[in-house]
Amino acid sequence: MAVYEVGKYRNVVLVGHGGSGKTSLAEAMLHKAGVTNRLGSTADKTSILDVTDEAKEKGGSTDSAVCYLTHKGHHVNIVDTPGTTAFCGPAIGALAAADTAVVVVSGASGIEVNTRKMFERAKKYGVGLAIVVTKIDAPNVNLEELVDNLREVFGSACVTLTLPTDGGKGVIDCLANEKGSAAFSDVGEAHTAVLEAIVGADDALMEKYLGGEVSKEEVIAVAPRAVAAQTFVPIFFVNSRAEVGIAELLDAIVNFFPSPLVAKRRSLHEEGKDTPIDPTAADFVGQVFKVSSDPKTGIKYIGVRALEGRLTHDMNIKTVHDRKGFRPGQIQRLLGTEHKELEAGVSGDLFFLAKLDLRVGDTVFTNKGGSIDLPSIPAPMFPLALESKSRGDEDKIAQAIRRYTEEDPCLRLERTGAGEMVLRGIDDTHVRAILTKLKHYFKLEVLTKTPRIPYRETIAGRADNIEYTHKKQTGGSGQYAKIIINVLPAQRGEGYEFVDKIFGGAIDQQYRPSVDKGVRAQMAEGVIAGYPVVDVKVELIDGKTHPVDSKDIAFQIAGRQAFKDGFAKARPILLEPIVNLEVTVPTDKVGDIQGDIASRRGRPVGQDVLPGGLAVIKAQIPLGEVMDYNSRLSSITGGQGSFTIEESHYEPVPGHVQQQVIEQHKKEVEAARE
Ligand SMILES: Nc1nc2c(ncn2[C@@H]2O[C@H](COP(=O)(O)OP(=O)(O)OP(=O)(O)O)[C@@H](O)[C@H]2O)c(=O)[nH]1
Ligand SMILES: [Mg+2]
Repeated sequence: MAVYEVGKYRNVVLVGHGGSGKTSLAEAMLHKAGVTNRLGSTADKTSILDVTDEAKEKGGSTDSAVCYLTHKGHHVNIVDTPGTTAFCGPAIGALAAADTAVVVVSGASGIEVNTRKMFERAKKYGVGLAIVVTKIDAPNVNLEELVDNLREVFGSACVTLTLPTDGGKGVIDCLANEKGSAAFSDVGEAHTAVLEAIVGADDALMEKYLGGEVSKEEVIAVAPRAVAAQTFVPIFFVNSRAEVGIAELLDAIVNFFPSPLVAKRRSLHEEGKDTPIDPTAADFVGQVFKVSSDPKTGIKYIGVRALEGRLTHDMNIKTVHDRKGFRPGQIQRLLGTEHKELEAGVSGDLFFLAKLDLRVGDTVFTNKGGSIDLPSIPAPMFPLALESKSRGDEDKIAQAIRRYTEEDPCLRLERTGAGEMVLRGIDDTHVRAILTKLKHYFKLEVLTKTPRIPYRETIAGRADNIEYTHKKQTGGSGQYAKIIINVLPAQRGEGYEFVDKIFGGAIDQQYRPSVDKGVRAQMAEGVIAGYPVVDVKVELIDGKTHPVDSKDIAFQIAGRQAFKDGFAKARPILLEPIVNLEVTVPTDKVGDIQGDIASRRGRPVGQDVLPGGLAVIKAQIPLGEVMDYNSRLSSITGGQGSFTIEESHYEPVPGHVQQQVIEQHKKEVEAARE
């Protein structure tokens, strides 16, 4: 298999809203480049990218998929991602592979919720940006208006590099052509706009351009830098089904999209130090952008973006968690279900390793250490508590789900203080999709229920001079500890602080950490309602040691008890998680949504009107009030709304809620005793 120079690679990640045509676009590129001899289609389930049973059943991608082609002496890697919000984890992870993110927008549906989300994420992450408008053949499309909307929402760096011609039967390249006819807009104006967007990336060229003529070669030489700098966001038009505009897109990927030499440079962070990665350097460094198990064989494949150096199967690779390292084993390319072994994984390329204990975002290296940032990943806010249908399956369930949490950074499994097994995901669809896989592939069935809200306990006041003596001095070896502490509130988010304020030797130095340990243990268990304690300060001010009977455990017990006592006297309060809720609905539903939010203790934060008769309503609201928001929203909007929930902060709950939660806890404790 040919090995390319680093400058000959192009890494393109397709992102966008569900159903916008990403997979179809990838299929069209593969077919046009001669990789497949038949155009794969998601509609008739012949796509080589949407291969899993879930994807076929859902009629949309549920995981990212990698494919590649060669075009004009370049190796183009394409990562197709799922557009559904539920599967945003694999889509965001895939950005780690990108030099350019192609935001795919359906010409028929226009800008949608995830168009905006993924555009913003890719922009913030700093990779090059391009927009592909699909379905230009669909009935009643208004592409002229869509271009206006794109520029309004995503900025004036978005310029049409191609324009549809002939009622969508072809496209015209607006850089190559200074004039010509297009279905809308003016080719001459588009030509100037493209030139200006590109030359802006190079001061010398800009000057030359303003002073007179620049050559086509000079412009093309600068274009990849302009895309990488996000000052030139080319817009393309395609009809993937008829392969219109695809050849022009492939040419542009090769000519205008940044190579790994020009694209966003990643850095290795280690102990506060940043080392920029140099794609031409020798030591191997790569980052995991995808993990998936082959549903048929169960083999785990790890997609790696090679950022520097060259990796062969006999080298030793390490991560920040595993400094000893391990052999990478076979290095492969995957294309649908086909595997090809590679001699090496080389800088600028994407490749796969198998059966290794790696997660999305992990950095792998041979010599240089550190980790590379991933784009920021939304914290999964939708929880479901799981119970095994048949006894004794808990461990198997946890093990199977762990595999999925390695694949999807937006999925988390935890065992709560209350002993519940809680699976957290982006939304209901997300968590239920995992449970469906569990049943399908592992034959494991679970019962679900709404989990407890992850409240926290803290205090609003202080309690001083809390004294506790732990004494057990009858028979056998004795125990003795006496302590006096102050319990104080700390600023929200400050966590816990233990201050040793003892003058002299009232308590032996060696037992003071035992008090701290006891306090921490009690904090984890909670005091008033069984939830972890946060934001408190404990001062150890006095006490007494017994020359024989004092021991570590005695001071731990004293720490626990004194803390419990002090906490109860320091105006305990319960904190609840508040989330940022963002709801996108047709404008005529705005009033209903706002009313509903207000009735659930929500506070409006803002509202945007989007092109296309949509509005975004932003609010802060207690998590406990939106656990069922999926069904709530679809009943208000008749299925036309979408929403996202992201973690914000913790706030005290109203008094009556606190009372209820405490009562509930008491009942549970009593029930457990019986
Ligand atoms: N007419 C027309 N239909 C298209 C075009 N591109 C995609 N479609 C259709 O749109 C539907 C969705 O296309 P997909 O490619 O599966 O969309 P996707 O973006 O991959 O969707 P997710 O994986 O769910 O995010 C399918 O029925 C496609 O056949 C196009 O250019 N023209
Ligand atoms: Mg798809």
